[in-house]
Amino acid sequence: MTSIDKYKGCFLGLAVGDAFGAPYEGGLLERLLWKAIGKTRDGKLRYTDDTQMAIDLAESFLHNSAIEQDHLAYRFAQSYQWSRGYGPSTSRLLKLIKKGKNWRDANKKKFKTGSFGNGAAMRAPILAMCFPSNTLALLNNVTKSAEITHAHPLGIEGAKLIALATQAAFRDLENEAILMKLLHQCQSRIYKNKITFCAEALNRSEKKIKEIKRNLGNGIAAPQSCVTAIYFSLKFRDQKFESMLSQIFTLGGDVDTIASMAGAIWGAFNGASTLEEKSKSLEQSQEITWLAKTLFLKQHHSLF
Ligand code: R7I
Ligand code: MG
Ligand code: MG
Repeated sequence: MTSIDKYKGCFLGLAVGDAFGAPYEGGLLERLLWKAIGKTRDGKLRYTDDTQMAIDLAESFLHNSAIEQDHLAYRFAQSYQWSRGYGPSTSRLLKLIKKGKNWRDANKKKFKTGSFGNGAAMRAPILAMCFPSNTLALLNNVTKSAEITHAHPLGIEGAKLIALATQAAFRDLENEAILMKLLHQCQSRIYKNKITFCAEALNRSEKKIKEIKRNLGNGIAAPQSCVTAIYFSLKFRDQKFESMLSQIFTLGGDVDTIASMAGAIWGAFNGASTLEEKSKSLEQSQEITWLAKTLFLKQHHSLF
């Protein structure tokens, strides 16, 4: 059963995965840059765009008691800072919104059918906290959140898979049941094949990290990272958070986002206790914990 501890675990898992994964993201240049800007003045680890957009989504939902696309788009744009490491088309879009452009006109400027980057998926665990019991409402609101920045069907589908995996983790479903649910949701062959590989990899002997990378991917496109994160969260759900992180670090590529999505699902299974210690070195960790707690109280005790 879901609990306040699971909500805190999910949000802290997302933020800790992101901040601890960020120094390993990308190539040499990105890593050197993060070395220079990856800490706050008081020595805390900075989080990246993944956590910032998750915070924006939670705050916008708490403000409106719904996903209001115009409000959310404006909130994303107001929070934009280049130094959080946003993806290229998201950066461009948020700058245009900041200048007063409507997101509906601006979000297909770079890619005609919208972006299929993993930016909508990385904030999708928050939607599982906003809509914990009604799966149809969850999926509809994942689409509403994704459409602003990632309108491509593959970007939306990846976000749905992450949201559903998080919802299933709150409910402590078995891996097999989770993967069946995800398979049922898949519309495209690319995700179907990856979920099928993920099920085989979890059932059979140890898979080498190279094989996981080759078959599931480690890139910033949603089809190259969402199922990868799901695989790690299910494989390590009964093991230490640190063991999962160290495997994701060796994967390379989009480490912050894969660790963030896997961390959120891991935290939804396991709660916050082991993450609280780690989160002491993270910026804004008390605010993040407060948001998780408030989302829980809103959804489970009708406080607002
Ligand atoms: O998805 P997004 O917001 O951010 C993704 C990553 C995460 O790892 C963050 O941590 C941050 O580091 O960035 O970024 P987008 O710019 O929307 O998409 C990411 C990339 O996906 C783009 O730069 C493209 O390379 C690719 N991409 C596409 N390529 C071709 N055609 C996304 N959509 C398309 C497309 O339609
Ligand atoms: Mg990032
Ligand atoms: Mg990333």
